[in-house]
Amino acid sequence: MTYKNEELYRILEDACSNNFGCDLKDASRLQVYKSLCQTVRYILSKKRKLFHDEINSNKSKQVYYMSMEFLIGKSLRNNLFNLRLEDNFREILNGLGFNIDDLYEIEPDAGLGNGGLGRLAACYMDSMASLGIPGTGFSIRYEFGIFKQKIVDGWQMEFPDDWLSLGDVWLRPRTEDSYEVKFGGYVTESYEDGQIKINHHDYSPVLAVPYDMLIPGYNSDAVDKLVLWSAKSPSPSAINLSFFVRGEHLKALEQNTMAEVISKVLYPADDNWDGKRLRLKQQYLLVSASLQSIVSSHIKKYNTLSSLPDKVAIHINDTHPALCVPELMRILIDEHNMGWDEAWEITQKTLSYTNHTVMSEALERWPENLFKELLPRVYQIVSEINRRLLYRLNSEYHNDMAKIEYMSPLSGGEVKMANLCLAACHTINGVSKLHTDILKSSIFKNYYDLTPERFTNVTNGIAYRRWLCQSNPKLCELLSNLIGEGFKKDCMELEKLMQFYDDASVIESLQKIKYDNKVKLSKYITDANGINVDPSSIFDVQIKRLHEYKRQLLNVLQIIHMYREIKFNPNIDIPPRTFIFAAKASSGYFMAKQIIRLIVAISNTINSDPMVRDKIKVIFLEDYKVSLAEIIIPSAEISEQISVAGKEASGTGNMKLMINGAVTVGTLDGANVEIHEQVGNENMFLFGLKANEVEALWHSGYNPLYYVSKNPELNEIMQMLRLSVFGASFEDITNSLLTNKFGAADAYMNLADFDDYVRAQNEVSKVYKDKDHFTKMSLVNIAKSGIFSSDRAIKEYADNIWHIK
Ligand code: 26V
Repeated sequence: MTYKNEELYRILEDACSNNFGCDLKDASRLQVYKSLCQTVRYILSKKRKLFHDEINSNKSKQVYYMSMEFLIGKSLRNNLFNLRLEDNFREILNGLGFNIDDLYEIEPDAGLGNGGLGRLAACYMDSMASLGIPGTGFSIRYEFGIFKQKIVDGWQMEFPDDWLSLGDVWLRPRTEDSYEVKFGGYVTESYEDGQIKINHHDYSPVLAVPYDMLIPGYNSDAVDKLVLWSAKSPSPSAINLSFFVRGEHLKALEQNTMAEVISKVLYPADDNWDGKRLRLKQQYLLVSASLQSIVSSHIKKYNTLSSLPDKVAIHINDTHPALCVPELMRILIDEHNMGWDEAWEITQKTLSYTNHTVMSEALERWPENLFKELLPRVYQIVSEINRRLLYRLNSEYHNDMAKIEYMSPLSGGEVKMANLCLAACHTINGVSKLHTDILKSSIFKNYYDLTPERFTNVTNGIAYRRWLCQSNPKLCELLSNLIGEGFKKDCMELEKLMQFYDDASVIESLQKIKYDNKVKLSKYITDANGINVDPSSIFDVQIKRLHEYKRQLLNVLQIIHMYREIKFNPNIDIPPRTFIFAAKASSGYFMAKQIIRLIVAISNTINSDPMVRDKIKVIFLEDYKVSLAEIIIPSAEISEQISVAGKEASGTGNMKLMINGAVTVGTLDGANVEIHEQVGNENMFLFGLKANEVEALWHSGYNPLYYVSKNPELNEIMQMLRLSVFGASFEDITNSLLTNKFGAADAYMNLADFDDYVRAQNEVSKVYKDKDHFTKMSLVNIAKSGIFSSDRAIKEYADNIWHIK
């Protein structure tokens, strides 16, 4: 479908007069913005209809991506870019006296996720649509997304994110396609026509109402969709009558609000599984409603469920939707009278699972009692899965009870969600080569030994059309001029940039673009923090969730060391650097919040010290989110990827920074290993212990005090932190690094990697003095980043896991 500007104008005008009863030329900025969104949504719906008809008539296999999080960010610019209508609307709006870039600002981020896992899901939707794969994402329509972060006196404060007030332009409810989800109650069995029938009594029903968000692909006929479930209480007569007739009116009302609370707010933690009842309810709402809708549309189309695995692939994004395993069994057995064995075979062949973390505290386990009370029928099915598995494991491992317990979905009074996935899914994957190796050799070793053929790797990728083409338009334009437009569809074409390695004018253009982007970020920093930074200083960026394993603290220790060097030698010859941090901490994560406090404290001290502030500055930008990342990343020169080796499953910020020309300072962790494979030692600043060395050191008895005694500089830095040099004492932090309570001090080995990190940072300063050389490193990073496109990742999922043609 191609549109002429006159036609687009007419649709825009209709949207304006239908919604606001006024002419475009009289409309306010907000009215024009809303009309534009409506127009884009209208164009997408028409396209979606054609695509839907086509996949229905071809009977194509469908992918369903189940995820508790989709960190979408803003949609307007991405939709226009993918539809290739941005220039048309820019012109139309100019004619009306509006700048389209100003309108983009109005849109709130859809922050329906915490971090990497949620953003990955959003990138994957984009790539599925761009590759023409019929894909549907399923998640929850949280009324409040990830909290808004403000920093008050160094402390993170959290405020509700009421994104729907403007963000709901992209969502269309389909109330008629709602499903009932049952919580609580009890289960009985009866015989009917010689068959066992399951009866679920006295449950509390909740209605799951779907809202569709359309996802266009780039230069593709496909329009996929994201379906977000909203929890509603069923009609008052259905839910409340039993309480009403007993005179319990308040309780009846309470039930109503209890139902709707389920989709109120995204859980703002990604570190610590806490076994909260409401989260289990959210997970079951998502899983049950989605599977009911998948099964019912399959039956409608094919009139049988035996073909489900041929026509449907359901992907479990981390363990959060692991209830897919027992719920699909329940639907097949209880609602479609299937026998256990057939249902199990179909379930296995339909489901696949990606693991996104090896951190044991993030692996979800539910107290058995809570699980049984909230989901009595699902619990029975989990018990039966467990019983049958134990039978098999017992014959395999005889009396190795420890091993069998470790592998069981139900043991020690807990339901273990990862084990449910491992027991059932036909394919299990990690998200980088190293991470998959660790799954195989460590946390999932037992399952790997049993069925190695089920394990595979798909290294993460990013929707680079958002992260490069849209957020860094000048670089995108330069690339188009140099290597043609082909890279927008095939990211591997970026490699053609290598031919300009020795081209001085290209190096100069890259420098100019980076500088302009740094000026833009500097303006943002001045507005947001009231601090002026020097756009010709090195922009050194660490942006990601705040986690001890990601080691923002190591960066801080190194900055304090630099600060001390400058204090001792004010004439030291190092290129000026601006360290930029942005990070949200989970609301209940004490140490993470202390680390934010420390970053803010050192930034206050350093930025106000006339002796050092022309050499280094430290900026903490509040409220890190997708749209802020889009501003920071194009201006970054150094990408800090400094997690302790073995802990960061992949990382995707590393890829976004790389494709924008930032050079990585990093450990051999997650996808850094593969970045290193691409660019080599010469184009990256590697440091630190390797994953196997970290393991070995931990087991041989890691002692942080050894590093402090060996290195007087580290000792001094610890003293400064204790002695309120930065405005307050940070004893909780020094204790976490040094006090070897329960052998757990400095669990992320900051001190073991300190020296080598300082060496790598000195190397950065040295190399940067030869600006052209540094820019060549940057060029290589851009040229070699093609492999980290989510198009490549999705192709691998489609070929090796979902088996989509
Ligand atoms: C875990 C939990 C644990 C319990 C409470 C709620 C909650 C919410 C989210 C998570 C997800 C943690 C896993 C995660 O985000 N992993 C990240 O996944 C990225 C995409 O694969 C990857 O690049 C990062 O390295 C990995 O940390």
